Amino acid sequence: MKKMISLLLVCVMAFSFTACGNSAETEEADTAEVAVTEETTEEAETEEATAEEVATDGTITVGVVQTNANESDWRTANTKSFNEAFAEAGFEIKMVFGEGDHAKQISQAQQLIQEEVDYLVVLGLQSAGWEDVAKAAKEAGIPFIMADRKLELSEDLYTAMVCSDFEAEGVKAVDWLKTQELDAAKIVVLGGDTGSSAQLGRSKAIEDGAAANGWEIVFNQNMKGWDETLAKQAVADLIASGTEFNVIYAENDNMARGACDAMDAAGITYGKDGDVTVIAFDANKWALEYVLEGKFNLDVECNPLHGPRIVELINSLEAGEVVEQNAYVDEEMFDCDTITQEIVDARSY
Ligand code: GYE
Repeated sequence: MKKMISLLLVCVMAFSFTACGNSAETEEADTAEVAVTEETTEEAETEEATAEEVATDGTITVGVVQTNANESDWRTANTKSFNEAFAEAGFEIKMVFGEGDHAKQISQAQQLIQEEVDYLVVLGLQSAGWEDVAKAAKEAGIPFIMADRKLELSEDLYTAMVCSDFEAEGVKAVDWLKTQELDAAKIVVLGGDTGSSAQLGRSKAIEDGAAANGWEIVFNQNMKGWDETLAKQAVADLIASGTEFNVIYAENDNMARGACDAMDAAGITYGKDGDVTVIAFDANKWALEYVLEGKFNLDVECNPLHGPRIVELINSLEAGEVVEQNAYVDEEMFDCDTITQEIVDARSY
């Protein structure tokens, strides 16, 4: 409306200035001016109407603050899940990517609040530092939903959480490793993005597990962006340094594959019949093929298919239903001694 009024004012002013010229020219200019004015007004009205249509046709607009576009196969499946489920539900999605920059994610979230999205879904690169955004969303009356990674927020600052319990995932791996009865576990930890709740939880589990079981962690570094190449290089350097290890604890499938590539290059055996036990997280379909082939000993599932879960949550909120504020995703694990081709074939990501 503001835009239309200013356009009209400009046209009226232009019309009045033209009226001061000589009569013939003035008449022609006036006609042109009136034509422009009518056209501009009509354009403005069309734009106004279009804008109002979008705003009032009831479409739910969801802002999604995603981590990185190409972070991992898990992330690709996660983004695809949002896009497909939201399209099927008729939601308009506004997805933005932080690309490794926490401050960028914060400003992206603030921008989506300014754009008055109906819901804000955040997958945080960092678990800390989200209070101001959550408060701004609350003040704007926009429900704040955490997906994938739990953020450090008090329960009055978010509407709902659909996340994985990453420490529980790590404990599953530790409990499984205990059953392997390794004489002297020497563990290489390939962590995810420092400060993400996924890295914090999985790393805490193995660090606590090693302390409780007398295992030695011979290497413990987080790979920026969960990067497969960085993981491969780190393991290659470790091998070159002569450091002995017999367990790879990689906090996602891609980094586990990088470690295996480095071991292949050095002629080190791993997996079901090898010298090094390989533990991975995410359970992408290709990674479960690795488990079936005996390359990975264990893969702990971290299910990325949050799209349908968030759609169901939003539809419940739209219907005025009471929703569970903290919902953890059910997940399992797969080991090379029990996995089957049928299990792998049934996987959807
Ligand atoms: O394990 C990793 C992804 O947040 C659980 O992020 C997710 C993690 C997942 O890049 O592959």
